[in-house]
Amino acid sequence: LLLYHPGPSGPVQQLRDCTVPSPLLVGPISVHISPLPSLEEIKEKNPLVTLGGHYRPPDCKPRHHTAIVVPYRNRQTHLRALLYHLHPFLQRQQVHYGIYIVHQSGNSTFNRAKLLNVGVREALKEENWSCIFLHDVDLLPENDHNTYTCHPEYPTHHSVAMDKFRYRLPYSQYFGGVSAVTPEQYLKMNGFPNQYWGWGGEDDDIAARVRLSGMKIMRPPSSIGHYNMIRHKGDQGNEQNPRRFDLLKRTRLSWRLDGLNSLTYKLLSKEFEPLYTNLSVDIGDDP
Ligand code: BGN
Repeated sequence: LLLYHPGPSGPVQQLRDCTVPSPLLVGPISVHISPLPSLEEIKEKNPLVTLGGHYRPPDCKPRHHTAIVVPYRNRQTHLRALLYHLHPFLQRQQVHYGIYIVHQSGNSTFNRAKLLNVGVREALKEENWSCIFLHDVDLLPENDHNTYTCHPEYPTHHSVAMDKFRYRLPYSQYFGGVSAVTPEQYLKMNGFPNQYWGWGGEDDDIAARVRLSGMKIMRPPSSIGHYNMIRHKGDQGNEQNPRRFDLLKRTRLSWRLDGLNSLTYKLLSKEFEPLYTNLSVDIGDDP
């Protein structure tokens, strides 16, 4: 049913709400793509994606408005595989979405959680997103029934069955990989820690914040939350963080002081690429 109302700027299209579940879902999908298409080719395959990597379903009113935030440095082929995969995946789910790549400039040690804080803040400056996905660049969802939407009350952990962990949770409190929060949930937990430089522990800190702020972790069924991790060697500049054990012991005391309310950074550039918005940021260095 399409109704047309003449508005001040011409006819305004009134769309009916998208149906749940989306009729476009296909279920399990293969993620093994070779050769990997170029950005140009990916763009051609996604003609309805607009500048900055945004999309709205053309023929129904979306129920969800999801920003995908991806912490990033030096992973060009991973990024291409993610974009190739995620754009059609999200379009089949009929969500309104935008993809934000948060690039840590300079050579300081990588800080995933702080980049996520930056991405959330910048994405919310741009649009009134109802859901924010915290997404590693090297994880490809393998089933489109794993919808990229938020639970109204509690944060959701989505990458519950990764091939790397033989399609099981590595431990019950695991919150890494791909997870999602609403802006309200994010505020309630004071965002994410800014002090985890290097690999490890920041996701456990985020999981602890969920609990400490009176919430709990929701998860899709393990048969649906399947992810393929693109293989790679350890990253330079993201060595294991030896301080993560000490930091984690203090989360109970530190979460209200360190997080969204103590976040500082310098936005160096914001570029609207055809398939994503590229935020380049200076987040400082490991003190
Ligand atoms: C855990 C890491 C997580 C990581 C998972 C899966 C730590 C803190 C130790 C107290 N946590 O061990 O950050 O996502 O492994 O690889 O290192």
